[in-house]
Amino acid sequence: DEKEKFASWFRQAGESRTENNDTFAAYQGSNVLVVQVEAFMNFMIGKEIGGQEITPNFNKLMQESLYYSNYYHQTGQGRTSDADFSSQSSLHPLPTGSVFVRYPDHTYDVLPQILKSAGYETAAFHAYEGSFWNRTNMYKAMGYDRFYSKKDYQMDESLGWSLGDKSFFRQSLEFMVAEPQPFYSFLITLSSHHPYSLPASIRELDTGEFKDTLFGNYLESIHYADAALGELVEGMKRDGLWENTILYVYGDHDNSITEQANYEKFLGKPLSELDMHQIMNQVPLLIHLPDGKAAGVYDQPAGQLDMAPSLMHLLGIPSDAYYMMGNNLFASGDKFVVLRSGAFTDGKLYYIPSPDNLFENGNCYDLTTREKTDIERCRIPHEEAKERLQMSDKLIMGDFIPELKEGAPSR
Ligand code: GP9
Repeated sequence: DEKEKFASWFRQAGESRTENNDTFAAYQGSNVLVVQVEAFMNFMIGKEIGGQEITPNFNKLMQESLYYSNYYHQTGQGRTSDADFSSQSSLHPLPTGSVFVRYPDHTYDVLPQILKSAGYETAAFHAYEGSFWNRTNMYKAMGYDRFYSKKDYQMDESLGWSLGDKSFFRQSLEFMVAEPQPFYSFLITLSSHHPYSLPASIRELDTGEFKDTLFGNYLESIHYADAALGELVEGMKRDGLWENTILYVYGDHDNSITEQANYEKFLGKPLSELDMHQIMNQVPLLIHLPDGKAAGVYDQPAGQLDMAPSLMHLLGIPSDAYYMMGNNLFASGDKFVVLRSGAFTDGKLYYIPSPDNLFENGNCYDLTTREKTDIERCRIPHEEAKERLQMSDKLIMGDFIPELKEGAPSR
């Protein structure tokens, strides 16, 4: 019964992602370069401190890109590895631990594998120990042709945990241009990792009252990561990749700085529970299409689970036969985004669970008034959110995808 229920849920999800509109296959055969930026949050996009933009390069790129202003990270305890897993597999991470560490040998429908089968050269790039988060094993299982880890890079810019992002991007581009095209490249940055301790010589912002605080240092690290991103774009243009590559950039998770007073001081206003929850869970998403079309700010709710089916849509690869749970950003219809905590939004309502996880003790917000509303309005979507999380957990832990595929009619 359960197998049939799963199969029918995924059938419906697949149908709702499928739309043969003018973006479907519009970028067929393009290279895809995804950058997952460490601790890159949404609240400081477009903002300044001491008269300086924190992310000038991202802000500039936004003008010729699609920017999703209500994009959520959907991570749990597996942090960076969860962001990676959810984005590539379009499934939720687990309630405890990391899928990369716990179930690397189970079967998932993941973007690198799918693109490899479509003729893409696939590679992951991260200048840290390959064993961290069990990446070496997991990336093999995910179908990457190559994983460039710390041992493949010249340590010519030492910053924080490892190689600085500027050098990381420069060297990764060198690897990429040597690859056959089309390629799928997945890059994970590291310089903006906690505790954000950039040497003074690299700090460029005047963070005023935040100087030498964790929050001020975080802004400095993001400013550096943004400068590195600017150099990556320049490098792509120089190397002739800009006009045949989809660039997809997003943040992996929050910065672990939870004191509300920092955000109130930075934004210059008091923040509600809803504001604070959104700040801690929203990361930016930017998509630059090879022809620069469709640029603008998109405020539909979206999340990391949406990456694989959305990129597949642009490349003309239908995602309906795959066991994916995310939305297609390029299909019409309502969007529902579920966070690992059980929080969710459909763009109209926003639910924040309570620490005891009792539905009635959570808060249901109306996003139009941004005030609390009758908890009952959140009950049906809460049931749906709970079901999705449970279904995803069972699929991952029980390694159900091969079994479901066996019985499925070809779609
Ligand atoms: C290290 C990096 C850190 O390789 O991905 O991961 P995090 O601590 O942010 O999960």
